Amino acid sequence: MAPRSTVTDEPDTVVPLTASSETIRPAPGTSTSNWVYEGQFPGPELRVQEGDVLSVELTNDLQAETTIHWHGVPVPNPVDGVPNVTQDPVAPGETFTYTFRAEPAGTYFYHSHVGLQLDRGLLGPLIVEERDPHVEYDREYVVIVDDYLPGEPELPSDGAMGGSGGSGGVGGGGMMGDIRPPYGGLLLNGRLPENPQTFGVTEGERVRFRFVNAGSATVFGVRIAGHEMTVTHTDGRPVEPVSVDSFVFGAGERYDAVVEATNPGTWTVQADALDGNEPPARAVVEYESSDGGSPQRPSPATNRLQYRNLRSVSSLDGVSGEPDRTFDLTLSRGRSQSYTWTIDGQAYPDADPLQIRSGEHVRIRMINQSPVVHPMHLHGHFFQVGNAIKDTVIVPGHRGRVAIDFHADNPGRWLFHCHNLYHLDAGMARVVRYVE
Ligand SMILES: [Cu+2]
Repeated sequence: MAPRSTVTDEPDTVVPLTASSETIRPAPGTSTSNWVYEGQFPGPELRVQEGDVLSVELTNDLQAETTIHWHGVPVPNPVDGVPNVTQDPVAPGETFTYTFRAEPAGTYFYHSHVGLQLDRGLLGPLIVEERDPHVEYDREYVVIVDDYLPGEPELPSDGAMGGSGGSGGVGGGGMMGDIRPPYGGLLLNGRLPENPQTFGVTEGERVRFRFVNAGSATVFGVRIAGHEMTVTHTDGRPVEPVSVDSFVFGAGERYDAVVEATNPGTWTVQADALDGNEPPARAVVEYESSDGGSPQRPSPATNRLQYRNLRSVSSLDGVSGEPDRTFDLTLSRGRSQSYTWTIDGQAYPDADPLQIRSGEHVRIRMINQSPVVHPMHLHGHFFQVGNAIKDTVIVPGHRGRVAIDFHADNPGRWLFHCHNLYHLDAGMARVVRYVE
């Protein structure tokens, strides 16, 4: 793909997105004040055709600065939405227009990139439809899984990390070595499990589900009772179809899966927190022919998707052979008593940029010296990991190693960071900077 430049064409689609504080009701009798787009949670679905020019007019009706980031879309740098890196944050009462060409096709989402605002609800799906899909389907549903924080997000206080990696106190959770925010449950399309959405299907249909992990601190495992899932895309990019009974994804990852509706009844779509103990997020798949009844729960996973099962349909240009530049980065907890997460011992923004040159094949090798997973996300570029093309990849805990390769084809200053929002806010980020 050619380098992106600022789009000056007339937009095909113009969408207003006003960020404001509203009361949301994820279940009857449960409400909280959240920060949302267009008064909706999750925010409105933006759906455009591949190659269309999308123009989004952000109006900030919050009492705080904000931005929008187009997670996964390799947009031109000035509209990437990272405060103090690609733009000045948008002040209360101000507006900012993001215009870019929506390509390549895929399942994306948009969210605030300021502080911990993502965990307040400033998120929504962005679907860029293929002109020529590599798989067939008759119907589709977007499935956003998320962790539900009633109240204001905040970093754990200094010293709360403990000295020896004990499990966190706040909110329980059992994520050894980290502190889980005090979540009030897990959401699927903005609903708590006692208030599930129903996905209607007709026997014989092929149903495409677009799963987005919009959580701030949750790794989800997803299953659908009574059905195999044929995974067709990861992070929006098409893969050779692979059939599984479950997959695991970290914050910021997406999977598309096609399900053949060949097993009439009422079935649960379930998303379990692997690092929390809240009741699973869920929805219900209900066949038209079904007489209702309580939905069946999924069986334990026996055929879980692994990264090595993913084979991209297309290849990424500019990353064959040996890299022109390699970074070896250690992901770890900060050494101090304060809640800090570091890349090579540095906590952003007090961190050196990773300097690259246009046209280079860049490799980033990561080793995770902490006990918790880090879903690492690169802005502005897709990368190759194994045989897949992705924009977010889980680096497992306990010395897990992952290498990503990308082609420096989109000049600018780009954030590379952990998509656990609390790790990001506590320093686990670097700027990847193009230099002459
Ligand atoms: Cu992390």
